[in-house]
Amino acid sequence: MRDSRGVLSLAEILSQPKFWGRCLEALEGEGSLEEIRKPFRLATEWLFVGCGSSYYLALAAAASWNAITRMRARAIPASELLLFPELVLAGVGETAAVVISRSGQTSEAVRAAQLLERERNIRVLAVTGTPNQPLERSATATLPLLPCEEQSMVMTRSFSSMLLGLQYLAACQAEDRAFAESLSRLPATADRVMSDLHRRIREFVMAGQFADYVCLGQGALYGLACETALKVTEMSVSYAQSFHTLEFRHGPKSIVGPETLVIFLLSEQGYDAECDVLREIKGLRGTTLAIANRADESARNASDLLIELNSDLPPLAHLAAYIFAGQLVGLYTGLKKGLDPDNPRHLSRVVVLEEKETAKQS
Ligand code: F1P
Repeated sequence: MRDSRGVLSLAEILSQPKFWGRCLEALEGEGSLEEIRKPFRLATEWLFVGCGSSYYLALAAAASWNAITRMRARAIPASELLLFPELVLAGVGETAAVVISRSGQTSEAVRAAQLLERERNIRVLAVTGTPNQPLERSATATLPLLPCEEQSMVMTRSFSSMLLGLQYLAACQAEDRAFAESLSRLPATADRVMSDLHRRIREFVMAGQFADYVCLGQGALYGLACETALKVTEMSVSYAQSFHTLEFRHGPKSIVGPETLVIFLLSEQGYDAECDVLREIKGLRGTTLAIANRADESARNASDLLIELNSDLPPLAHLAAYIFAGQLVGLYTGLKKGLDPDNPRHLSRVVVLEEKETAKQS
Protein backbone atom coordinates (compact mmCIF):
# COMPACT_ATOMS: atom_id res chain seq x y z
CA MET A 1 0.00 0.00 0.00
CA ARG A 2 1.60 3.33 -1.14
CA ASP A 3 2.35 5.66 1.81
CA SER A 4 0.11 8.69 1.16
CA ARG A 5 1.07 10.54 4.35
CA GLY A 6 1.86 14.21 3.68
CA VAL A 7 1.26 13.88 -0.06
CA LEU A 8 -1.32 16.68 -0.11
CA SER A 9 0.83 19.13 1.87
CA LEU A 10 3.94 18.41 -0.24
CA ALA A 11 2.03 18.96 -3.47
CA GLU A 12 0.50 22.21 -2.16
CA ILE A 13 3.89 23.47 -0.88
CA LEU A 14 5.63 22.72 -4.21
CA SER A 15 2.75 24.26 -6.19
CA GLN A 16 3.20 27.72 -4.65
CA PRO A 17 5.39 29.41 -7.32
CA LYS A 18 3.01 28.48 -10.17
CA PHE A 19 -0.11 29.17 -8.06
CA TRP A 20 1.27 32.61 -7.21
CA GLY A 21 1.69 33.31 -10.91
CA ARG A 22 -1.97 32.47 -11.54
CA CYS A 23 -3.14 34.53 -8.54
CA LEU A 24 -1.17 37.62 -9.56
CA GLU A 25 -2.33 37.34 -13.19
CA ALA A 26 -5.94 37.19 -12.00
CA LEU A 27 -5.41 40.26 -9.78
CA GLU A 28 -3.64 42.20 -12.55
CA GLY A 29 -6.69 41.39 -14.69
CA GLU A 30 -8.70 43.39 -12.13
CA GLY A 31 -6.54 46.48 -12.77
CA SER A 32 -5.78 48.62 -9.70
CA LEU A 33 -8.76 47.25 -7.76
CA GLU A 34 -10.38 50.70 -7.63
CA GLU A 35 -13.91 49.42 -6.94
CA ILE A 36 -12.61 47.25 -4.09
CA ARG A 37 -10.65 50.14 -2.57
CA LYS A 38 -13.37 52.83 -2.92
CA PRO A 39 -15.26 52.13 0.39
CA PHE A 40 -11.94 52.42 2.29
CA ARG A 41 -10.59 55.60 0.69
CA LEU A 42 -10.98 57.75 3.81
CA ALA A 43 -9.13 55.31 6.07
CA THR A 44 -5.97 56.64 7.73
CA GLU A 45 -5.20 53.46 9.63
CA TRP A 46 -5.71 49.74 9.00
CA LEU A 47 -6.45 46.80 11.28
CA PHE A 48 -5.51 43.29 10.08
CA VAL A 49 -7.43 40.48 11.82
CA GLY A 50 -7.24 36.66 11.74
CA CYS A 51 -6.88 33.40 13.69
CA GLY A 52 -4.05 30.87 13.70
CA SER A 53 -2.10 30.97 10.44
CA SER A 54 -4.36 33.78 9.28
CA TYR A 55 -3.33 35.90 12.30
CA TYR A 56 0.35 35.33 11.50
CA LEU A 57 -0.45 36.29 7.92
CA ALA A 58 -2.08 39.46 9.30
CA LEU A 59 1.21 40.29 11.09
CA ALA A 60 3.22 40.03 7.84
CA ALA A 61 0.51 41.83 5.84
CA ALA A 62 0.28 44.74 8.32
CA ALA A 63 4.07 45.19 8.22
CA SER A 64 3.97 45.11 4.41
CA TRP A 65 1.07 47.61 4.38
CA ASN A 66 3.00 49.99 6.64
CA ALA A 67 6.08 49.84 4.43
CA ILE A 68 4.33 50.04 1.05
CA THR A 69 1.52 52.56 1.77
CA ARG A 70 3.23 54.45 4.65
CA MET A 71 -0.11 54.17 6.47
CA ARG A 72 -0.45 53.01 10.09
CA ALA A 73 -1.35 49.30 10.13
CA ARG A 74 -1.38 46.67 12.90
CA ALA A 75 -2.47 43.07 13.36
CA ILE A 76 -4.56 41.47 16.09
CA PRO A 77 -6.08 38.04 16.70
CA ALA A 78 -9.87 38.07 16.15
CA SER A 79 -10.39 36.82 19.73
CA GLU A 80 -8.66 39.92 21.13
CA LEU A 81 -11.12 42.16 19.29
CA LEU A 82 -14.10 40.10 20.49
CA LEU A 83 -12.98 39.89 24.14
CA PHE A 84 -11.33 43.34 24.53
CA PRO A 85 -12.85 45.63 21.86
CA GLU A 86 -12.13 48.74 23.95
CA LEU A 87 -8.47 47.83 24.23
CA VAL A 88 -8.13 47.24 20.50
CA LEU A 89 -10.19 50.20 19.26
CA ALA A 90 -9.22 52.83 21.84
CA GLY A 91 -8.36 56.16 20.18
CA VAL A 92 -8.53 54.89 16.63
CA GLY A 93 -9.00 57.41 13.82
CA GLU A 94 -10.68 56.76 10.45
CA THR A 95 -10.08 52.99 10.41
CA ALA A 96 -10.52 50.24 7.84
CA ALA A 97 -10.20 46.53 8.67
CA VAL A 98 -8.99 43.50 6.76
CA VAL A 99 -10.31 40.18 8.08
CA ILE A 100 -8.39 37.13 6.81
CA SER A 101 -9.63 33.53 6.82
CA ARG A 102 -8.77 30.64 4.49
CA SER A 103 -12.15 28.98 5.08
CA GLY A 104 -14.21 32.14 5.47
CA GLN A 105 -16.10 30.25 8.18
CA THR A 106 -13.97 30.55 11.34
CA SER A 107 -16.45 31.80 13.96
CA GLU A 108 -14.11 34.31 15.60
CA ALA A 109 -13.16 35.84 12.23
CA VAL A 110 -16.77 36.09 11.05
CA ARG A 111 -17.92 37.47 14.39
CA ALA A 112 -15.07 40.04 14.34
CA ALA A 113 -16.16 41.24 10.89
CA GLN A 114 -19.76 41.56 12.06
CA LEU A 115 -18.76 43.47 15.21
CA LEU A 116 -16.65 45.94 13.19
CA GLU A 117 -19.28 46.48 10.49
CA ARG A 118 -22.46 46.47 12.60
CA GLU A 119 -21.39 47.81 15.98
CA ARG A 120 -18.34 49.96 15.26
CA ASN A 121 -19.11 51.39 11.81
CA ILE A 122 -15.72 50.15 10.53
CA ARG A 123 -15.72 48.88 6.96
CA VAL A 124 -14.27 45.41 6.47
CA LEU A 125 -12.36 43.97 3.49
CA ALA A 126 -12.57 40.17 3.51
CA VAL A 127 -9.54 38.16 2.35
CA THR A 128 -10.32 34.47 1.94
CA GLY A 129 -9.32 31.39 -0.02
CA THR A 130 -12.91 30.12 -0.13
CA PRO A 131 -15.59 32.32 -1.82
CA ASN A 132 -19.28 32.59 -0.84
CA GLN A 133 -18.77 31.91 2.86
CA PRO A 134 -20.09 33.79 5.95
CA LEU A 135 -17.03 36.08 6.11
CA GLU A 136 -17.60 37.37 2.58
CA ARG A 137 -21.27 37.97 3.41
CA SER A 138 -20.32 39.93 6.54
CA ALA A 139 -17.89 42.31 4.83
CA THR A 140 -18.21 45.47 2.72
CA ALA A 141 -15.91 44.06 0.03
CA THR A 142 -13.80 40.97 -0.75
CA LEU A 143 -10.36 40.82 -2.39
CA PRO A 144 -10.92 38.91 -5.70
CA LEU A 145 -8.42 36.10 -5.09
CA LEU A 146 -8.36 32.75 -6.88
CA PRO A 147 -9.87 30.04 -4.59
CA CYS A 148 -6.93 28.27 -2.85
CA GLU A 149 -8.45 24.75 -3.23
CA GLU A 150 -6.25 23.42 -0.42
CA GLN A 151 -6.98 19.84 0.67
CA SER A 152 -4.41 19.55 3.44
CA MET A 153 -5.64 20.53 6.91
CA VAL A 154 -2.76 22.93 7.27
CA MET A 155 -2.45 26.24 5.44
CA THR A 156 0.49 26.53 3.03
CA ARG A 157 -0.25 28.04 -0.40
CA SER A 158 -3.40 29.73 0.96
CA PHE A 159 -1.15 31.54 3.49
CA SER A 160 1.40 32.71 0.91
CA SER A 161 -1.08 33.57 -1.87
CA MET A 162 -3.32 35.64 0.45
CA LEU A 163 -0.18 37.50 1.63
CA LEU A 164 0.78 38.24 -1.99
CA GLY A 165 -2.77 39.38 -2.73
CA LEU A 166 -2.57 41.90 0.12
CA GLN A 167 0.87 43.10 -0.97
CA TYR A 168 -0.53 43.64 -4.49
CA LEU A 169 -3.48 45.60 -3.02
CA ALA A 170 -1.01 47.72 -1.00
CA ALA A 171 0.90 48.51 -4.21
CA CYS A 172 -2.38 49.63 -5.83
CA GLN A 173 -3.25 51.71 -2.76
CA ALA A 174 0.17 53.41 -2.96
CA GLU A 175 0.05 53.60 -6.78
CA ASP A 176 3.45 51.85 -6.65
CA ARG A 177 3.59 50.27 -10.13
CA ALA A 178 7.25 49.33 -9.64
CA PHE A 179 6.43 47.19 -6.57
CA ALA A 180 3.47 45.57 -8.34
CA GLU A 181 5.78 44.82 -11.26
CA SER A 182 8.41 43.28 -8.95
CA LEU A 183 5.69 41.06 -7.44
CA SER A 184 4.90 39.76 -10.91
CA ARG A 185 8.54 38.62 -11.19
CA LEU A 186 8.41 36.69 -7.89
CA PRO A 187 6.95 33.38 -9.20
CA ALA A 188 10.03 32.82 -11.42
CA THR A 189 12.38 33.59 -8.51
CA ALA A 190 10.38 31.29 -6.21
CA ASP A 191 10.46 28.49 -8.79
CA ARG A 192 14.25 28.64 -8.78
CA VAL A 193 14.39 28.69 -4.97
CA MET A 194 12.01 25.76 -4.68
CA SER A 195 13.81 23.66 -7.34
CA ASP A 196 16.06 21.59 -5.00
CA LEU A 197 14.88 22.97 -1.65
CA HIS A 198 12.66 20.06 -0.65
CA ARG A 199 15.48 17.55 -1.27
CA ARG A 200 17.95 19.61 0.82
CA ILE A 201 15.46 20.06 3.69
CA ARG A 202 14.47 16.36 3.63
CA GLU A 203 18.14 15.28 3.89
CA PHE A 204 18.79 17.81 6.68
CA VAL A 205 15.74 16.71 8.71
CA MET A 206 16.42 13.01 8.23
CA ALA A 207 20.08 13.46 9.33
CA GLY A 208 19.25 15.59 12.39
CA GLN A 209 17.88 14.76 15.86
CA PHE A 210 15.92 17.70 17.28
CA ALA A 211 13.92 18.04 20.50
CA ASP A 212 13.07 21.76 20.32
CA TYR A 213 12.44 24.20 17.50
CA VAL A 214 12.85 27.99 17.56
CA CYS A 215 11.92 30.32 14.68
CA LEU A 216 13.30 33.85 14.58
CA GLY A 217 12.49 36.87 12.43
CA GLN A 218 12.31 40.68 12.60
CA GLY A 219 10.11 43.24 10.81
CA ALA A 220 7.73 41.67 8.24
CA LEU A 221 9.58 38.37 8.76
CA TYR A 222 8.30 38.08 12.35
CA GLY A 223 4.85 36.98 11.12
CA LEU A 224 6.55 34.34 8.93
CA ALA A 225 8.67 33.16 11.89
CA CYS A 226 5.42 32.65 13.87
CA GLU A 227 3.88 30.76 10.93
CA THR A 228 7.05 28.64 10.59
CA ALA A 229 6.75 27.63 14.26
CA LEU A 230 3.06 26.83 13.75
CA LYS A 231 3.80 24.65 10.71
CA VAL A 232 6.43 22.66 12.67
CA THR A 233 3.96 22.34 15.59
CA GLU A 234 0.93 21.34 13.48
CA MET A 235 2.65 19.05 10.96
CA SER A 236 5.02 17.24 13.35
CA VAL A 237 3.38 17.72 16.78
CA SER A 238 6.73 19.13 17.99
CA TYR A 239 7.39 21.91 20.49
CA ALA A 240 8.24 25.06 18.54
CA GLN A 241 8.47 28.71 19.59
CA SER A 242 8.90 31.99 17.71
CA PHE A 243 10.56 35.24 18.75
CA HIS A 244 11.89 38.46 17.28
CA THR A 245 15.49 37.46 16.56
CA LEU A 246 17.24 39.81 18.99
CA GLU A 247 14.62 39.03 21.67
CA PHE A 248 15.93 35.44 21.75
CA ARG A 249 18.95 36.64 23.71
CA HIS A 250 16.79 38.03 26.50
CA GLY A 251 16.20 34.69 28.27
CA PRO A 252 14.87 32.10 25.76
CA LYS A 253 18.40 31.26 24.53
CA SER A 254 18.82 29.34 27.81
CA ILE A 255 17.16 26.34 26.07
CA VAL A 256 19.84 26.09 23.34
CA GLY A 257 21.73 22.81 22.88
CA PRO A 258 22.69 20.55 19.92
CA GLU A 259 19.11 19.19 19.79
CA THR A 260 17.65 22.68 19.42
CA LEU A 261 17.00 23.60 15.79
CA VAL A 262 17.02 27.40 15.52
CA ILE A 263 15.58 28.66 12.22
CA PHE A 264 16.69 32.20 11.29
CA LEU A 265 14.71 34.25 8.75
CA LEU A 266 17.45 36.82 8.10
CA SER A 267 16.27 40.20 6.84
CA GLU A 268 18.39 42.52 4.69
CA GLN A 269 17.63 45.60 6.82
CA GLY A 270 18.67 43.95 10.12
CA TYR A 271 21.18 41.52 8.64
CA ASP A 272 24.29 42.45 10.67
CA ALA A 273 22.55 42.49 14.06
CA GLU A 274 20.63 39.27 13.30
CA CYS A 275 23.82 37.50 12.16
CA ASP A 276 25.43 38.39 15.51
CA VAL A 277 22.67 36.29 17.14
CA LEU A 278 23.22 33.49 14.58
CA ARG A 279 26.93 33.32 15.45
CA GLU A 280 26.15 33.47 19.17
CA ILE A 281 23.65 30.56 18.97
CA LYS A 282 26.13 28.53 16.91
CA GLY A 283 28.67 29.27 19.65
CA LEU A 284 26.23 27.74 22.16
CA ARG A 285 26.24 24.57 19.97
CA GLY A 286 22.68 25.10 18.73
CA THR A 287 21.83 23.61 15.29
CA THR A 288 21.13 26.47 12.90
CA LEU A 289 19.12 26.72 9.66
CA ALA A 290 19.37 30.17 8.10
CA ILE A 291 17.30 31.63 5.24
CA ALA A 292 18.68 34.82 3.70
CA ASN A 293 18.54 36.60 0.39
CA ARG A 294 22.34 36.60 0.08
CA ALA A 295 24.69 35.57 2.91
CA ASP A 296 28.31 36.40 3.64
CA GLU A 297 31.05 33.94 4.64
CA SER A 298 30.54 34.39 8.36
CA ALA A 299 26.81 33.60 8.18
CA ARG A 300 27.62 30.62 5.96
CA ASN A 301 30.06 29.33 8.58
CA ALA A 302 27.52 29.76 11.39
CA SER A 303 24.77 27.84 9.53
CA ASP A 304 24.36 24.05 9.55
CA LEU A 305 22.06 24.61 6.56
CA LEU A 306 21.94 27.88 4.61
CA ILE A 307 19.15 28.67 2.15
CA GLU A 308 19.77 31.70 -0.12
CA LEU A 309 17.02 33.23 -2.28
CA ASN A 310 19.54 35.14 -4.48
CA SER A 311 16.71 37.46 -5.55
CA ASP A 312 17.16 40.86 -7.22
CA LEU A 313 13.66 41.89 -6.15
CA PRO A 314 13.02 44.46 -3.39
CA PRO A 315 13.11 42.71 0.06
CA LEU A 316 9.34 42.93 0.63
CA ALA A 317 8.60 41.52 -2.82
CA HIS A 318 10.36 38.19 -2.07
CA LEU A 319 9.06 38.06 1.53
CA ALA A 320 6.66 35.14 0.86
CA ALA A 321 9.50 32.89 -0.37
CA TYR A 322 10.95 32.83 3.16
CA ILE A 323 8.12 30.49 4.24
CA PHE A 324 9.05 27.47 2.06
CA ALA A 325 11.83 26.08 4.29
CA GLY A 326 9.68 26.13 7.46
CA GLN A 327 6.77 24.43 5.70
CA LEU A 328 9.14 21.67 4.52
CA VAL A 329 10.82 21.26 7.95
CA GLY A 330 7.34 20.73 9.44
CA LEU A 331 6.37 18.25 6.71
CA TYR A 332 9.53 16.08 6.77
CA THR A 333 9.76 16.13 10.59
CA GLY A 334 6.16 14.88 10.74
CA LEU A 335 6.90 12.14 8.20
CA LYS A 336 10.08 11.17 10.11
CA LYS A 337 8.00 10.79 13.28
CA GLY A 338 5.58 8.45 11.43
CA LEU A 339 2.78 11.04 11.46
CA ASP A 340 0.50 12.28 8.65
CA PRO A 341 1.18 16.05 8.25
CA ASP A 342 -1.99 16.34 6.15
CA ASN A 343 -4.11 15.47 9.21
CA PRO A 344 -2.53 16.78 12.43
CA ARG A 345 -4.07 15.31 15.58
CA HIS A 346 -6.65 17.29 17.56
CA LEU A 347 -7.11 19.77 14.66
CA SER A 348 -10.17 20.57 12.58
CA ARG A 349 -9.93 22.37 9.28
CA VAL A 350 -12.16 25.15 10.59
CA VAL A 351 -12.72 26.22 14.21
CA VAL A 352 -16.50 26.72 14.43
CA LEU A 353 -17.75 27.76 17.87
CA GLU A 354 -21.29 27.32 19.10
CA GLU A 355 -23.36 30.51 18.81
CA LYS A 356 -23.51 30.87 22.64
CA GLU A 357 -19.71 30.84 22.73
CA THR A 358 -19.44 33.80 20.34
CA ALA A 359 -22.51 35.56 21.89
CA LYS A 360 -20.86 35.45 25.34
CA GLN A 361 -17.75 37.05 23.72
CA SER A 362 -19.59 40.13 22.33
C1 F1P B 1 -7.59 29.38 10.69
C2 F1P B 1 -7.02 28.11 11.38
C3 F1P B 1 -5.84 27.55 10.64
C4 F1P B 1 -5.30 26.28 11.34
C5 F1P B 1 -6.39 25.24 11.43
C6 F1P B 1 -7.62 25.87 12.07
O1 F1P B 1 -8.42 29.03 9.70
O2 F1P B 1 -6.63 28.48 12.64
O3 F1P B 1 -4.82 28.51 10.66
O4 F1P B 1 -4.24 25.74 10.55
O5 F1P B 1 -6.70 24.81 10.14
O6 F1P B 1 -8.01 27.08 11.45
P1 F1P B 1 -9.03 30.14 8.70
O7 F1P B 1 -9.83 31.12 9.52
O8 F1P B 1 -7.90 30.80 8.04
O9 F1P B 1 -9.88 29.31 7.82
